[in-house]
Amino acid sequence: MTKICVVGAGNMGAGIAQRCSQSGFAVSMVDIKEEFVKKGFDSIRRTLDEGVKRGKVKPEQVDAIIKNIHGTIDLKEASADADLVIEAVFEDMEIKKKLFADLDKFCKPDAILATNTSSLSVNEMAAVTSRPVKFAGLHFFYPAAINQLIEVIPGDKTAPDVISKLIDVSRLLGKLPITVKDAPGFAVNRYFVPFLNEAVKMLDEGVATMATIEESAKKSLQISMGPFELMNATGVQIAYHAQESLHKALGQFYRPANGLQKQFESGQKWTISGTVELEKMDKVGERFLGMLFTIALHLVDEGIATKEAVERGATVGLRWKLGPFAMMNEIGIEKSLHIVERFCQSSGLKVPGVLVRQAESKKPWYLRSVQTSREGSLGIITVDRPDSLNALNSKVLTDLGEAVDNLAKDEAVKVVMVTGEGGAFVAGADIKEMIVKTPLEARDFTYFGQSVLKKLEDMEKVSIAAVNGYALGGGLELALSCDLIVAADGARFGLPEVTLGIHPGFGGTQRLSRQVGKAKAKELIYTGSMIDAKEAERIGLVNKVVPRDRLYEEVKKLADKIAANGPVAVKLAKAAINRGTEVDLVTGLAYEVETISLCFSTEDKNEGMGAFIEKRKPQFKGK
Ligand code: CO8
Repeated sequence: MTKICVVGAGNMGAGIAQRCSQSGFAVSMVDIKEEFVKKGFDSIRRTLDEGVKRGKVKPEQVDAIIKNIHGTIDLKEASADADLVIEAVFEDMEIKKKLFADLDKFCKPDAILATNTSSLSVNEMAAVTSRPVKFAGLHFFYPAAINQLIEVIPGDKTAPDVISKLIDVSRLLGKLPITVKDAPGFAVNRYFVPFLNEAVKMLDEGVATMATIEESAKKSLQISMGPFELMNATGVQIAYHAQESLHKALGQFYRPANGLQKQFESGQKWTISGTVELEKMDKVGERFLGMLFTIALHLVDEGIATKEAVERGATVGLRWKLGPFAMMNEIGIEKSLHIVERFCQSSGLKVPGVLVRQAESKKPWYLRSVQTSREGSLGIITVDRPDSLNALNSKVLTDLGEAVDNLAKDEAVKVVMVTGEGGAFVAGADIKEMIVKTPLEARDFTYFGQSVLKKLEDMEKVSIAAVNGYALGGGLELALSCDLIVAADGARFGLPEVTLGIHPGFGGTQRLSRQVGKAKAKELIYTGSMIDAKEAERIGLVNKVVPRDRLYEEVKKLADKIAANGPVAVKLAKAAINRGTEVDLVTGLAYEVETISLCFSTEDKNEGMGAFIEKRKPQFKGK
């Protein structure tokens, strides 16, 4: 995927075009009038100049980023050779449908069409095209060039490989994608917009002064801007329209507050007034929490998003300190249930079953830091702690062990890929967790880390580390526990433990020496130096280096090639290599005799050899 066409040069469209260009894609940005395109470019230049002032963008990059965006009012020309089109026009279903019908005609047959809608149905738009399998939602958050959150929304007919491509593109854009079902408001606006509305409802009902409501929201949700200030910053009009569209789709509870409608009609911003009534703060705060928890739980109950996705929506998309599930854990699950029950009683919403069950278990919410998924016969393990460059703490190691167990016993999985969310693979064991450990605790932690990586190494299925960025310390040791390592061209490798006054403990002194030889391992471990992907390939540490934008595609190709072979033969070959290289040659060769003999007891051997003789492709059954 090399060319992206962005339709709409408004705030969102311009931000998306900028981010795409900044990430190295060729971009066309199209709007209906020259003046709109010009405004888009002006806004991009302003944002980039800001970036230069804050040291985030180099001055010499500004012109190059802008030059890489082709502005036009010709939709056909802009979209004809695009691999991906992202629509970011006004939130009007009829306009969008007409646009997608045109794009469907203009674009290459294999181009993917995506909508940046924040509130309209992805399926309804997909239906006007001849390619619903190549249609999805790609919802950016304001400011689109900077905010790292992106909601990836499959329609009912979107092909899984299209979603995986969009997730990959999102990562190339430097985003943290969450996958969300096509449902009103998706995973963030479903509760964020009603949070604004709830503030106005309370004002309408005379529950408290505006200043009290504002302060209670900040205190109870631990956020820096209250709902009225937020509406003033992002637009009362947007809040009203978004609430109205939730109302149409979801019913009475979501009806815009009278005050919100009036304020929208007046075209004015809110004037925050009144004094803070301290005695009312708790009551107001509880109502905000009740609303937030209820809707967040409905999202999980209805299978729209996982709790981890809801958390990321809040902490990354809205930049809240905590997401709703972490807030519930802080308050306590039983108390949260009471808050939700009281809110549901007064609002008419249903008490979410998922919370009732959690309260019965008397346990806090468990939020995973490792995600597991499957694409065909490829199991995917993603270490998902990007704010700490996926550093391995006890929780990540526990989740990693569980992910390996689950994929090892999943019969549909033939090959497992291990990778990291965000810009790093894994930047080592968690130094912040390790610094306070006593020698005995460090010993337990080292054993634990080693046991998880050994489990991965011993898994009968083939594992491939897809190294997308830093693989340092425990991160390199994790990659070394996989059968194969494929690295993105920008990846960096090293065992920098000695720079911290310790030495590698998750197998680095052993596996690196075995992989690249003692001399090179000693050099890397004693100096703590980092090497780049090319050098890692040269010394035999990694199997292959590929451009970052082709990393997952290449790993999937490799996995498919392995998965097409006799599964028992591959499994026994892995055992023969791993066990055989740990013993003397004579014992290793004897082991090989036993494993090859075992292959002759399988149906797969008959099928493989039979297919060769009959000059056809074998169909292995793994038996
Ligand atoms: N542990 C904890 N936090 C980390 C780690 C880590 N290993 N690596 C990065 N982070 C955090 C940073 O602290 C930072 O957090 P915050 O924003 O809160 O300050 C965030 O991730 C982003 O990191 P940086 O701002 O440092 O990002 P840069 O792009 O500037 O730098 C580097 C990236 C070069 C990767 C840098 O982060 C770095 O040097 N990290 C540490 C690498 C390292 O030394 N790894 C080895 C750790 S030791 C180990 O793995 C031992 C294995 C087992 C031993 C068992 C003994 C008990």
